[in-house]
Amino acid sequence: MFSWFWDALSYLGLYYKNAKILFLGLDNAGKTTLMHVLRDDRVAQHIPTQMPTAEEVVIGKIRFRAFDLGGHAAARQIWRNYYAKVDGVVFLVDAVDRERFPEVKKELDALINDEMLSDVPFLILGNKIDVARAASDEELRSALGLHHLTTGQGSAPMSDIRPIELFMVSVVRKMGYAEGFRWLSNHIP
Ligand SMILES: Nc1nc2c(ncn2[C@@H]2O[C@H](COP(=O)(O)OP(=O)(O)O)[C@@H](O)[C@H]2O)c(=O)[nH]1
Ligand SMILES: [Mg+2]
Repeated sequence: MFSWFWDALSYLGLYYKNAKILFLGLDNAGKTTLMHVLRDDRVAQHIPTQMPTAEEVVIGKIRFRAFDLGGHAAARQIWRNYYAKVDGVVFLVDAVDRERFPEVKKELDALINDEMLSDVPFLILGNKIDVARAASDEELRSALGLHHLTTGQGSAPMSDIRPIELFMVSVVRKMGYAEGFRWLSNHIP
């Protein structure tokens, strides 16, 4: 029987790579929803988390672990204790919640400048584009200061630069993130 789960495994060339992937972003960005979609192809309703969480989904050899950023300074660094080495960061943004774009930018800038992640590819997902008032790709790039940072949606390996790119997605509608994960998979050695 066709299952999106198996589709996910195959397009995630990551499957065979023993990869450790961090899902980061402010609370309410859609991390838990994405993890559940990856896990069982079901979009469940989740109560937004009140405190920093460490949720984990393991698919094949890939470990996905999600953390909420923002809020208390102490919470900001909790993810650091989980992996000695991270293979990829998936940073989710609620593209509808413009009021929090400055907070998103602050967290994203801190991650991008974090020594521990200096070689790690960053897949930024602008989520919730199923909502009509969601920011466009262009608006989100401006709000987050991505114009000078992103490296393109191509899959050719990059030697000297850390791959960073934005993909606009709707996790609940299952739009856009397959391309994003394919991109990420291509940039994980
Ligand atoms: N409209 C819309 N809502 C979404 C989408 N993805 C997640 N949500 C909703 O956003 C809220 C927060 O999602 P959640 O996964 O708990 O975010 P987390 O705090 O980052 O783990 C929930 O009410 C989700 O149903 C999406 O693609 N579109
Ligand atoms: Mg969550």
